[in-house]
Amino acid sequence: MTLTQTQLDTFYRDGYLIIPDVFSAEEMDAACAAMEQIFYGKPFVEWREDFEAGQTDKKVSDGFTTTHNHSEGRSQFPVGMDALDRLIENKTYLDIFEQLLGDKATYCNAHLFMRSGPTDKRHAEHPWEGYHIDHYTNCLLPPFHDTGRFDYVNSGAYLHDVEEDGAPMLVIPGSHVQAADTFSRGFSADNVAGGSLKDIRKAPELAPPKRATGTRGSAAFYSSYLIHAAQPFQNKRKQRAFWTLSMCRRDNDRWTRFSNPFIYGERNFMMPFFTKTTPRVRSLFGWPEPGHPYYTPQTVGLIEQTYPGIDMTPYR
Ligand SMILES: O=C(O)CCC(=O)C(=O)O
Ligand SMILES: [Fe+2]
Repeated sequence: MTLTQTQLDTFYRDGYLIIPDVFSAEEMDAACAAMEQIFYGKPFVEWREDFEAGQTDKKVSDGFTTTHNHSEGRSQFPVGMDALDRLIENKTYLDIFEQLLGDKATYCNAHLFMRSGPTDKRHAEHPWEGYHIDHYTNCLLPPFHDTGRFDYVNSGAYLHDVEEDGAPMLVIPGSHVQAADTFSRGFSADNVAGGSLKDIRKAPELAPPKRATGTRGSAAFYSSYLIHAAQPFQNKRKQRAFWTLSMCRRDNDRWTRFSNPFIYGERNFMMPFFTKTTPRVRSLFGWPEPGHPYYTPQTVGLIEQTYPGIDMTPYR
């Protein structure tokens, strides 16, 4: 066992866990150098010098994770550089995943997630905006009231120290168990857009957010139902480089990991199709069959909001 029972209980309670020293300093330095090469074509400090000298012609993607190809390389796994791709082989890391999932793991997606302070725009305008769940990245079935069965686990390896001024993720402890309720209420109050809450102030049941700071070599793990947000850099001379991996339980990977390695480009076609097709065909794509315990009055209601016009009669 890699995690103690106390650590597991903390994950179940808070919906996230940051474990230091999962990766060595040497591994992280090599991974960070490789990642900088992909995003900047050179070390970050050199790119920043150019940028500060007014040479802004070379734009850096501000962590836009759905983009496969950047100017110098590719951000989706595998990127073709061992220092990054072989992080997935770390035994401790895989063991932790399987402990948190409670089953063998199945790969959902992995990518490089770079936020570059000087050009970063990957945060909402106001501090009450931008809170969301990542669940829909891999699974188009809305949150269930209970966790550990239909949610999956996202993680990020910290390639360098992430301090308070370096735009650590803002995570709401315990929100993974509240997500189904909070989003159900949010739909009624017109406070939901996609997987996001429009205004966190209208969800007073949620705890105040915490900053997911961590040291180089840490790995953060969080439930796909955890409500969280990006914040601006306090220090815009910093970057934030994560290697991220999402995995689900192998016993439910048919409905957690749909047929696409990364589904955004397909979504505009798949969702209207799922809305209109039959339960039998939906199950070909991994939807649980009618009568499955996933379908509760709450999830049926959330599906009706997520797929406007769907006939949920067979699932009631
Ligand atoms: O960059 C962050 O701190 C969070 C970003 C995020 O939540 C996302 O891209 O889904
Ligand atoms: Fe997110």
